[in-house]
Amino acid sequence: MLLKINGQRLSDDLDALGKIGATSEGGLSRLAMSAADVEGRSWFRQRVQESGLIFRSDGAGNVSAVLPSARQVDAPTLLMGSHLDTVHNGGRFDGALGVLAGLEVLRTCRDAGLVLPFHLEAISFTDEEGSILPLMGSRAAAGILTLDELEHPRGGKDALEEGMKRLNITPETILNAKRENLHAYLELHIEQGAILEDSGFDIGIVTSMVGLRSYWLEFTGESAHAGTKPMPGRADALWGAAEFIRAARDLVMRDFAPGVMNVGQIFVGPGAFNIVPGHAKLALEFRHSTREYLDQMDSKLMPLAHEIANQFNLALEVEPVAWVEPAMMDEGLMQTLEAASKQHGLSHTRVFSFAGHDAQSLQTQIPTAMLFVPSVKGISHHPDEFTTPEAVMNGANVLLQTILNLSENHHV
Ligand code: HGY
Ligand code: MN
Ligand code: MN
Repeated sequence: MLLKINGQRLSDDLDALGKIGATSEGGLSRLAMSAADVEGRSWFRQRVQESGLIFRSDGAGNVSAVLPSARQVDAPTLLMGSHLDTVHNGGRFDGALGVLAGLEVLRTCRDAGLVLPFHLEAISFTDEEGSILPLMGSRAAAGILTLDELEHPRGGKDALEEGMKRLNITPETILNAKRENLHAYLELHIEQGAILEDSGFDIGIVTSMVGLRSYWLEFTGESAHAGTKPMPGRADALWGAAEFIRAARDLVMRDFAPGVMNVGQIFVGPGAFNIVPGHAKLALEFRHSTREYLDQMDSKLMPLAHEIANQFNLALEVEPVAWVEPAMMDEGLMQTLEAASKQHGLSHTRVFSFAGHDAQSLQTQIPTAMLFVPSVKGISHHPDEFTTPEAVMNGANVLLQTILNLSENHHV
């Protein structure tokens, strides 16, 4: 008889956490290191302690539940997790599912009185979504976060300062948060796309995930009177920005499919009906499956931005603010996930991920793998993000089974 998680307990946790940071549009805003994020973290701490597990937090603000090995004090740690922070007005499964399913796996193993050769840990990494610094907590835990990244956070230094104060962490504690003695990392996540739903598979085994690069592009022209300044002589920063967005979209769709680009934020000033905009600042991000493709996209998009700036008689400042390498998942762990899915009678298929994840950080140091469960209509980063209770159970049971299979085959 296969051991299974307590589905009701897990769904109650998802419901309770899904109320923290609720927005008026029915979504969640628990932006990293915000007051709502801190509220979510304290809820998590309380749930961990109510569950009789050890609560742990580190110098990067990562928080976790720990079930120590009953067999070996200096056992390696089998890490599971994801992130409790969300995007603006996001959904209640992105990140939360991986953390809370990990917590449920620990409770289930503890309730079953299992004696495991690993410490089990369910972790939430700080700022996976990058509202301040992408993958900050997992990059710190992997020991790959740099001082330069901390000095140039894409969400701004003030936001980082404020966030560090809220979490009572410093650049020193963050840069010293590297974890040792980790055996492997497993992350359960919603697919955030429609491949599994369209193809009817229960479980997605992630083969690799996308790399991404983010830049601030600031076009600067000349503010002027929007009535008296003749149009031919304007140095309108928004004209340049708009032309760049259009041209970049066409370039990427024509030459780099299925790679993607996005401008998710734009700041325009001075900002009035009757002033020609003197500056426009764009948040540009692009993603692809290999470093070569990303290099090629870089080598086309940056000159394009400069060309357009010249064309509209604008200055252009380019500031790189995030650089995440594509990541290959561990073949052995993928096969263990596939075997676990089969044991539970669940169909599975291998998928590529165009979403980034904390697994990308851990993969640089230890064997790492991810499994997806279907997102209804592929909707994510949106209040309508939804995954069925059955799919939640499937994902958590495969995660549990994988932990058990790894424990059985682990001989010290
Ligand atoms: O942006 C992403 O791909 C992830 O949701 N942070
Ligand atoms: Mn996520
Ligand atoms: Mn996300």
